[in-house]
Parts: sequence; C-alpha cells; structure tokens
Amino acid sequence: MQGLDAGVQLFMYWSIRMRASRSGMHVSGAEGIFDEGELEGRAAAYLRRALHHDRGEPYKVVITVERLEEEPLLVGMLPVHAVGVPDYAGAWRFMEAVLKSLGVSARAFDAARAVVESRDVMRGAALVRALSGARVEPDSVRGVRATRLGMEPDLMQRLKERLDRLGADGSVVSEAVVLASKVASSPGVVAELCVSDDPGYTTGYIASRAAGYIRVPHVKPAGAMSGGRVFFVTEECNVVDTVRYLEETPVMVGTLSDIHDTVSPDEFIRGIDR
Ligand code: PML
Ligand code: MG
Repeated sequence: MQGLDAGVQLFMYWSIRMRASRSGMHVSGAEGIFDEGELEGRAAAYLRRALHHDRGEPYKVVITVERLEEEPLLVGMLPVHAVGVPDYAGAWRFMEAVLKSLGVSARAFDAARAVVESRDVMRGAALVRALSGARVEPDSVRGVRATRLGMEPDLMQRLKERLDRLGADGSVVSEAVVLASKVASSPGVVAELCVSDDPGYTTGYIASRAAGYIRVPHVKPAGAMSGGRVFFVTEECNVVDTVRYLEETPVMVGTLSDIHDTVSPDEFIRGIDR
C-alpha cells in the first residue's frame, strides 16, 4: 500500500501563509512552501512574527497550511541591484525613469504612486494597466496577493546570508526577492513597484524580468504607515488568468542569481539603455 502511495504522490509540498490584521486593517503577511517535516516549526515561527510586527499588534492572525496539489513550477531568482539615490525626491525620479524605460506610461506611474502612498494599505497588490493606467484588480480593497511561492530553505538561507553580508536586512529582502521573482515570471506582468508598509522600513524596489530586482532607498519618509505593491500588466493580458497565476500557481525560486554592488541612478539607467 505504501509503495502504491509513493508511486501516486511524487511530491509533498505544503504552502504556509500567514496574514495578521487589526479591526480589518492589514498588519502583516508572509508565506513559503515547505516540506511536511517543517510544518510545525514554520507555522509557529509565522505566528511569532505576526504577534511582533512594527505595524502593531494584530487582533486576528490567519495561518493557512495547505498541501499543494500540483508540483511547483521552478523559476530563476531575479538578479539584485541597488541604487544610491540621495533622498525621497531622487528615489521617485529614479523609479519613474526606470518604469518609463520598461514601458510604464506617466498615467500608470501616477496611478501606482497613489496606491503605494495611500494610508489605506491593501492586503494584496493593485493591478495597473501599464499604458492606460486603469486599475483592474477584481477587488480594490483586498488586491491581488502573490501567493503559493517559496524557496527551498537551504537556498533561502544562503540568499539571506549573502544579503546580510552586504548590509541589507537579509530576512526581509530575501522574501521580497522570492515574491518579486514569482511576480516577474507571470505572463502579462511588465513590472512591479513595492514600498514596504512597515513604518520603519524605507527601502522599496522595482522589479521586472528585463531589469531584475532594483533596491531603492528613501522611497518613503520614516514612520509613514503607507505602502503596498503594484503589478503593472499589459493592456491585452487576461486579468482572470493573470490573477490565477499570481495567487494559485505554486512557484519555487530554484536558483540563486547575482547580487550587484550599489551604483548611481545615472549609471543604472545608462546600463538599461544600452
Ligand atoms: C515588505 O515586505 O514589507 C516589503 C519589503 C521590501 C524590501 C525592499 C528591499 O529592501 O529590497
Ligand atoms: Mg509588510
């Protein structure tokens, strides 16, 4: 019997997702894909994390532990870049220039900026058409949550350590890179813009298959409760299919990519133009 089971069930991956809220307000969320043997430890770690977050104490924590029915797709990690912008204005000038070079219109950029600078923080991301700037996520309060994603723990640990050595907060950045790598692999997604909703965390990023994961400091004033994510999508992509991929298709990031030294914004933009 056991042999039969082993033949049918070739893989045993589980998704663990945590989200914490207070009176309907988003406090924090995190997730990963794990082996069965790790479930208890990981679920407890997510609970601890939910209870101690800079956005405050949650009144409700939902932890979903779910066995995946499909084997995760393997995608590559986006290469990581960093730019040395001087201040908030410089950060936004740089992000506007990069997004423009990736095909994001001024109207779409303005729509996205309004989302990530709003105090009404969404649990998931907004979907914005890269040309028209139209918001197309099915539920604009909840947003679209990139989910069922992860990286094998040993690889994740190596990524964290490499980021820590560069002076970044390896735990925060490695999770963001994994999420951004899934998002960038989605058919229909042109680019992502992220400003952390953590009031003490002022580094954000832009990510895309074409340009990689670009870390940008000073994207918000310290202490601001705003933040969020925007996924820019093509005009023609089918929203239902895109949301299904982002929320339901299990994806694991199966490789480590380069982590580049910090460069000036001009140097970075010259590199994209070439
Ligand atoms: C979050 O989880 O709140 C977003 C984290 C963004 C990390 C940006 C970076 O430092 O690379
Ligand atoms: Mg957060």
